[in-house]
Amino acid sequence: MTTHNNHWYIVGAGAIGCLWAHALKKAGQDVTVVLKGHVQDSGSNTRSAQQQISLSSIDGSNTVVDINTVTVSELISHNSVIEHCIIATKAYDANTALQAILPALSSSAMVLSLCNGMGMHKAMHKQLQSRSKNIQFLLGVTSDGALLHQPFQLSHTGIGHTFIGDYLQQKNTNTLLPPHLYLHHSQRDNIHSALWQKMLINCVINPLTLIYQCKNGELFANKDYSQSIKALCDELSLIANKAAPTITMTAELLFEAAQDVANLTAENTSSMLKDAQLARPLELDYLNGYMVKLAKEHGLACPINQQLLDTQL
Ligand code: KPL
Repeated sequence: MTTHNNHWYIVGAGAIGCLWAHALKKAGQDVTVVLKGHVQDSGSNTRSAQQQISLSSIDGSNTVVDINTVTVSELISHNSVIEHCIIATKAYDANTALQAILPALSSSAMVLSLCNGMGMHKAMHKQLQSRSKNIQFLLGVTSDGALLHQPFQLSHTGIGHTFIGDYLQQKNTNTLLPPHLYLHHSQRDNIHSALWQKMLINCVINPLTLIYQCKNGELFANKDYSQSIKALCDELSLIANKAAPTITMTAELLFEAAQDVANLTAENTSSMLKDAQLARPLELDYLNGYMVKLAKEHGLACPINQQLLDTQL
């Protein structure tokens, strides 16, 4: 059995997973990235492998760190014990990925979800509770920009901030993050309102950049798109205010917040447009699809979001 207090397991080797793996390693932690796949995929004698993560920073410098990788079945067959874990998969993979590593989680583990979107956290919490009532479940909401050029090779395209808070909103949670982590982060008592804010912004930018096939910056720069952005913001804010009254997000505030984020990430291709370009599944069900579900629960009409779901984006 192997267990270390400064050992972080990152599930998901996308841009955000690699960014955190790189930052944690730079901060002196042991890092293992958990990959999809089974022992039989690569032969029964497979062992965890060394891998380099190469990251270009905003200032143009490039740094390479060594991390370990392991497949889920190696993790289980090695009897590894996970104390600290980050789930950085796509929203639609989060529950399956968590289920797969569940047997390896220590009964007092800390699990931080950095997944985009909403609608999967309740099931994640239930999964963790079924393993042990003492597992701490944290949610992170990040505005860091990262672009994966090829596996384990990425650029940190925007310096953002990650808010971290307890799923059950317990105060003074211990994130156990090391002191010298270069990624900006802080604790937030009500992480759900930060999550809502980001999700609503993503509900505007992501599907519309896909429909208009444009970079984030062009969405608000092109006045032809203004009407549809405003109509979407109106509908989203009505649903949000009914489903989560404490959010108090007006359509105007949502428009401005989405515009700010789009301008700050002007050169970015949104993750949804990127997924479509790479023929990967979209996170639509965990963004606009989640809003449609809430609208139905509250008896609200949501023709625009419904249309986004029905259109084969
Ligand atoms: O989070 C994003 C995404 O693409 O998913 C934004 C904020 C829109 C930046 O691209």
